[in-house]
This record gives sequence, C-alpha cells and structure tokens, in this order.
Amino acid sequence: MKQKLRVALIGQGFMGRAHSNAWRQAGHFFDLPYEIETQVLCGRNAEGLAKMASTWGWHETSTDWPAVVSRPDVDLVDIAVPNVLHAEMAIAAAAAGKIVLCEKPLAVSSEESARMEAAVRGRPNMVWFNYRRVPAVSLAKRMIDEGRLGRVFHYRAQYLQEWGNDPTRPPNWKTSRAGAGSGVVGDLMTHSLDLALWLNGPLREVMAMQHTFAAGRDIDDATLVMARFANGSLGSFEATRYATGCRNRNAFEIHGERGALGFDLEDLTRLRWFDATEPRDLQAEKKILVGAATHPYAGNFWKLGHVSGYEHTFIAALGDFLGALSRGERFEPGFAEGHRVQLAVRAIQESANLGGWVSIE
Ligand code: SOE
Repeated sequence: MKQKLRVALIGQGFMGRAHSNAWRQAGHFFDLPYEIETQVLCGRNAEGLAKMASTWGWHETSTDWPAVVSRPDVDLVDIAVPNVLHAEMAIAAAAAGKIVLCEKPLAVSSEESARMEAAVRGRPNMVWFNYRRVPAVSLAKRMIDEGRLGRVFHYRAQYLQEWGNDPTRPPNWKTSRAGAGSGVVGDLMTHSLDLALWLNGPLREVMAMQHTFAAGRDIDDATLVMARFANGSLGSFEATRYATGCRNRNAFEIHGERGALGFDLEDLTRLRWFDATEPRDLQAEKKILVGAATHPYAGNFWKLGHVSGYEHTFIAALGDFLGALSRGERFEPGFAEGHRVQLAVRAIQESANLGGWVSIE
C-alpha cells in the first residue's frame, strides 16, 4: 500500500508548469512508495488557475496561499512564485508543519535565506537547482569525485541568455527589484554558483561588476565575477540577458591536472572530456553522448541516444527528493545549499557596489 503524499503547488507560471509536469511524471520514471495527490494549485489568476488545474490534474484551485499552506489535508508545499514571495510562503508552510520545496533563488537576500533555512531545519526540504540532475552534469560530478581531474586549476561558468534585448518582450516580475530582488545574479548566476559549489567546493572570495543595459531598470542585466575557490583554483562567472544568440547557455568548463570537463545546456546530452593522462600525441577532446547504461539516470529514462531533455531534470530532482524522503535521508540541494548560494550572491553584490575583493563567510 503506497503512502499518500498530498501536494500543494503555489505558482502558475513557467515553473508552475515545469513542477506540475514533474509531479505527474516522477512516479513514471522513479519507483516511489508514494501515491502523489496533486491536491491544490494556488495562484493569483483564478481564471488561469482553473484551466491549468484541468490541464495538469490538480484537484482544486485557490487564490488564498495562507489558507493553502495551513490545510490539514496538505503534506507538502511546493513554491514556484516570484522570488520576493519565497521567504514568507516557505516560513509559513514550515510553521504549519509541511515539507517545503522552493524554486531558486531561495531568497532575495542571505538574511532571508538564513531565516528560511532555520525554519525548515530538521524537516525535509529542497531547492529546485534542477541542473545538478542533467545526466551529463551528474556524470561530471561522478568523474570529479573519482579523481579524474586531479588538482583543479580553473573553473569557468557562464549562464548566457538574450531576451533582455528583445523589444517585443514586455517587462515582467523578473525585470524589477520589486519582483525579483535582483537581476541575473539571482535568476541565472545562482544556478552556476550551486553547480560550482557542488562540483568544485567552497568559494573563498570574489571580485565582481554588475551592469544594467536597459534605461530605467533597477536590477543587473549582466554580472561578471572573478573568484578564488578554497581548493586553490581560480574561478570566473558570467551571467547576462544580453548575450545575443545565446538562448539558455548554462555552461561550465573545469581544467585540472589530469583532464578537463565541459558542459553546455544548449547541448545537454553531451559531456566534453579531455583526458590529459593519455599519450600526448593521442590526446583530443571527446564529446561523450550521455545515456549509456552505466551513466546517471540511464536506469530511469531512455536508452543511449534516445535523449533526455529539460523537463527530465525536474523529474529527476523530484524523483531523487522523494526517494530520499522515503528513506529518511537528507536531500541535496536543500535550503542549506540555497543559503550557501545566497551568501555568495551577497558577496558578489557587495563587491560590485563597493569594489575590491569580498570574502565569503
Ligand atoms: C530565466 O529565463 C530562467 O527561466 C530561469 O529563471 C530558470 O531557473 C532557468 O532554468 C531557465 O531560465
């Protein structure tokens, strides 16, 4: 007999759809001891809610999130709303005894993320840093943990989009401090920072600059960072919405003593690998097509060459979370990892405002 897990989702935008799909699909790809009840979809637009609930199979809808997070027939609250609303909702849901999942960035400040982390401590929680669960990225993590890179010299990350330069695109909550709390440093660079901290360990200090291209906009359209990692490697991070021609280029390259790894979300089924231990005259970069039986998530998704996509990263994140939940294990990335990213964001913003190197707690 499977245990019922009654879910409330708050958010009816792009992430609301991505999460709804993951809630519908996780049980198809991961062996879960739960019967997922998609209980209630909560948002601000009542008319849109009804249609979305019908499309994705949510049993009820509500525009009253405080009531939803307190319902006795809800076990888990999944937050997929504008960044400025994350803290109040997550803390209220935790106070009501719920399991709490929250989209990235966890918060709009490290002060908020510290309160959120404290509120959920000791209770299952997750931040939707979904790109850890791209099979190619998980393979990179495995190879790094196996020592295939050896001593790391450079970690280079980019998260490049181009929609900031699209005059046909109306302003939205992401393009104002009132809605998002920041620009690309929170929306895009938090993905790069979470991956960097997971793949290459803690950051020690950063030096940053931020720039706004759009007249009158009060957030960063582009953020560039130099960094030093605790393991002695040098880092660079770039995030922008003005990289013409780049649709969703979340990419990294890692250069080590024994080899190098590279990934680009716009080619997400491949992992670039350069083995520097091979005879020099035979060395060349390989583009591994990820999906072989021994590769991460091969047992969950399709055969080699029948490629996984963007939605599968959310399905895998949720599948892994629910697996950890069933075993009583702590899941990563949780609010503690989300808070760690916010501390890096705070140092980046401080350096960009004041100049100079800023240490990270
Ligand atoms: C920004 O355009 C965005 O939607 C991010 O907010 C998401 O986190 C990322 O996965 C895709 O791009």
